[in-house]
Amino acid sequence: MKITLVLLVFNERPCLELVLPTIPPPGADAGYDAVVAVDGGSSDGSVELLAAYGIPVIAQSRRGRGEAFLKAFGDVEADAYIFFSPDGNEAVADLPRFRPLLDSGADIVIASRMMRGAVNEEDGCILRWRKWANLAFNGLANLAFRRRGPFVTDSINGFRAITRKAALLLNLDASGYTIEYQMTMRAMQAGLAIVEFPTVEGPRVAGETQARSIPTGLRFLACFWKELRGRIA
Ligand SMILES: Nc1nc2c(ncn2[C@@H]2O[C@H](COP(=O)(O)OP(=O)(O)OP(=O)(O)O)[C@@H](O)[C@H]2O)c(=O)[nH]1
Ligand SMILES: [Mg+2]
Repeated sequence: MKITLVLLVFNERPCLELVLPTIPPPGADAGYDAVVAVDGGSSDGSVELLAAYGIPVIAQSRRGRGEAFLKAFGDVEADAYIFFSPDGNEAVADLPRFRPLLDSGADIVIASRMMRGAVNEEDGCILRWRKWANLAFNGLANLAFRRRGPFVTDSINGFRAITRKAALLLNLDASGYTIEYQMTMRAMQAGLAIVEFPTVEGPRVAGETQARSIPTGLRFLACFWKELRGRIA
């Protein structure tokens, strides 16, 4: 199975400077056979830095994190994709964990920040607004769409892998940050095999989030509602 690691980048130069040197080159130990980046139109030198590392960069025609996923499915030849945001949130040490699970038949593999053994960025805080919101979105998705398999604990996390076959089957079209949520809900409805492993979420290492919490949360609710109506119709 050819697995390609897809770096999702929009104006992340300061993070890339810290994270790129830690990403192992493709190979048997790395757990992937190729690395590419999909770029949302960075203007801060991210593309130049990726090129200096010899990483091919695919330019999106439309901005948006979901558009980056769709671009990868359209333009990157692979049997499966591992999506990785190089901003410090996702544990490079977990990259080799995807291949064995894909090899043993998983359609989607999610690095979960919510299951036993995992750590969420907010776990040290008293008020865990993002975590609580995530738990709510997660409960809704499982309640409404899960047909078989275990409860999915982190339906929205971006650190995940999907086979090309599953990606094409799901006919995804979310253009922004709801892409993973849509993917999980549709995969649940289709009865695909979703497998999770626990991960440790780190803090963003530089720069600023591009996903402000309240508008993004409202988009997740709208996404859930749209999928639910699509199911009932
Ligand atoms: N290719 C691509 N990547 C994007 C786009 N928008 C955001 N990203 C990337 O998606 C990743 C996640 O975005 P963040 O802004 O970190 O969102 P977050 O992880 O919820 O927020 P933090 O807690 O600040 O890390 C980052 O690597 C971004 O560079 C886009 O339009 N295209
Ligand atoms: Mg992030």
